[in-house]
Amino acid sequence: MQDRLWEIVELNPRADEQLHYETLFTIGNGYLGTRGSFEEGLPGDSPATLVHGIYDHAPGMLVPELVNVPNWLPVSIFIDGAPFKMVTKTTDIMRPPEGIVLGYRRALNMRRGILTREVLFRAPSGSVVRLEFERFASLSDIHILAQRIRITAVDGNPHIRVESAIDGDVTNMGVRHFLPEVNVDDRGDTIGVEVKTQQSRYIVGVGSRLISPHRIQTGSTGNRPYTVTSFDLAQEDWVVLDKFSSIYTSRDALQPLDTAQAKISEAVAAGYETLRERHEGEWATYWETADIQIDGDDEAQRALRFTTYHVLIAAPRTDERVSIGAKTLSGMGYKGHVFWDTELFCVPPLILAQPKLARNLLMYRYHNLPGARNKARANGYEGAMFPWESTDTGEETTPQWSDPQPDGSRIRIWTGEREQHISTDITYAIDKYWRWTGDDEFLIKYGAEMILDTAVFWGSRVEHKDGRYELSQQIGPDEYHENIDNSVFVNRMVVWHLRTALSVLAWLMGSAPADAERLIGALNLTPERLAKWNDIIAKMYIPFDHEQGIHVQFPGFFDMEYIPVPHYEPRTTSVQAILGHARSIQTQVIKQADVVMLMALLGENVGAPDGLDVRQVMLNNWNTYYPRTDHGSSLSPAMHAWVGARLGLTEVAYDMFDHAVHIDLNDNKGNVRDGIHAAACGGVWQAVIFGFCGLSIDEAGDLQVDPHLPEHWRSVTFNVYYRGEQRTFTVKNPALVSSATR
Ligand code: IFM
Repeated sequence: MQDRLWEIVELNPRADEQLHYETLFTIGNGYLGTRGSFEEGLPGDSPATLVHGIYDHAPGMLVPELVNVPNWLPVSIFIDGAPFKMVTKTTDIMRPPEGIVLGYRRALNMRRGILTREVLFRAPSGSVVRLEFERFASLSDIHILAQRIRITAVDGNPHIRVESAIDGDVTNMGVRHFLPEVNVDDRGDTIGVEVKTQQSRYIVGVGSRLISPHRIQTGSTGNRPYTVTSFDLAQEDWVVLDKFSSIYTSRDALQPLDTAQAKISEAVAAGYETLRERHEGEWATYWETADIQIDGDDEAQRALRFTTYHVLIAAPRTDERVSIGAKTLSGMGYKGHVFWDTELFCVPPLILAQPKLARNLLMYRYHNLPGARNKARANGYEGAMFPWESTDTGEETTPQWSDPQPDGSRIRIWTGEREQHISTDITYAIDKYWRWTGDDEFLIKYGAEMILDTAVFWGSRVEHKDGRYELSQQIGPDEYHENIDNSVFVNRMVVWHLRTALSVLAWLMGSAPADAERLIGALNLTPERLAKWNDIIAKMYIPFDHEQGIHVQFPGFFDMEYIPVPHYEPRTTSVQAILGHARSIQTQVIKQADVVMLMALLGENVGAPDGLDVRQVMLNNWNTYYPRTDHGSSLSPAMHAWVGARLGLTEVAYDMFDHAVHIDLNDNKGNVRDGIHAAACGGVWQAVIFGFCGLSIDEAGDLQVDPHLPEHWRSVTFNVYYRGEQRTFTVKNPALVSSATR
């Protein structure tokens, strides 16, 4: 196994890149995520551990956010009395008199789910020590967090003092989410902190134990309990220290801190090596189906593993009441809120690679149906209308106003009210899950209700005008153009949604008649309502320009100023930022894949009016919209890669893929410090499998591939689950060769 292609490595630490690396080096296990901050801290760093589902609406904040829980990482090392510190704010490496970093390597091994750091450090006293740090968030037991530190005296006989702590004074960038009463726990060998969130009243317990071959002593300073151990090291001698931590919350235990402390005793009894072995074993199982092997492009291979790793560590393993936020659990961007990013970008790879995880995410929406029904009612509609931004309650949590702009003004945010396609996006994911897994039980018990009740919403939402159906005041994927009438994406997807709802109902009537009756009664699916759905399908207005042979993003779109986006290349910022918000919304500059997104989701089913060839229409659409697209959102390039590949535009598809797969690694958006772009990560997986490899289910229900691989890719090998069976494909370039080996 070539670990080179499984590692993200940092060799030259720079102070100004540390927030970026903190995000990239996040470890996690679907329960929590911990940013890759240094154990000893760093001025200006942003350590954070985010636990799925722990949201809080702090006083003065516009909306709730995912809470940064007490920090389990801190370990400070003193060599001959002086602290080991990595970098300062102003210099790349430490300089005398504070010490010198002589050598450094930090690596995230994605195959093993382990973050390591090796530092050769000369202390001010002249002693040279090698410090090897290792940490993981156990995948086999999501409440176990493990750290190992090996200290070797390379030169001199240093006196070493190690202080391991839990920091209970954490905030979300200054916003405090915990009540002032913090329970600081010291049990002689184990320390702990228990806190309660201010508004939501979640309790979070964090415990920790340091295992040292030397005497330990515990104590606390304020809300920071610590354990200290000290010893002398003879030259070439070394010591290994293990730190076991555990986190529970009132979402998963009655007594979170006590439960965490008990878990630590379990972890200590098992021992570090055993825990690591179990953890690595779970990762091996994950990768067995999730890994895509690209022959002929090492960099794409490594980057694709990176994006897949981040989807996997964000996906809840056991909890079906939480979901993946737009920035995963790796940063505080978008406040941990859940968007369509989850269903259209992250769920599809999981459906094929880890169907159980996909199911968990869909169940999150099921449990939140009451919130969706409240939203529909509050807006004067029937059925269920899912929130654009969702948290733990399932209520709409999109803020109505932006944070202050540089001039102090705030921008009105309309997405919470008008970006209504989220309900259809969720239906799309449910339908996809059902088709690929054959999980009829899920559909019967949960999925159908969501598909049908969101269809009820659309049935009550459409407007009947002049013999056709329309949808006014919408926001499509292109969020630069707000409150528009008849977005072709929305209108066409609503038709798809209602058709899907009717066929699901027909299937239920045949396969689970009692459940069909139950839903018909509960959701009031009267014959009149169903007839209306059919009428909408037949008469929905789908904006189309017959002369150009293109779908029109929305009527009036082409009346606005045309700005050729490619003329702004090369650029490091969005065209919107260059033109300014006020001007760009009056132009044809598109934020992200919109008509192109429609083509990604529906493929040739996007349709074309009679007499027109749908492939030609799709190409026309591409040629029209691609040069107008800003890719101002990280969601965009992967969708272009997918569609470009299907259209045989392999070169541009590869450029888009390359951009998308490096969005975080290269900080292409300049905001990785706020967290990983979850949708881009899930999007590139789809670009490879559905785009370049062309995997689909054919009319007979068999899997087929139709590859358009980038020129230099020799082959792609991947595994998918299809109806409970694991299938392996190798797609070769240029020959279309595939085989199911198991
Ligand atoms: O959901 C997206 C949206 O489509 C574009 N802006 C960012 C959101 C969260 O990723």
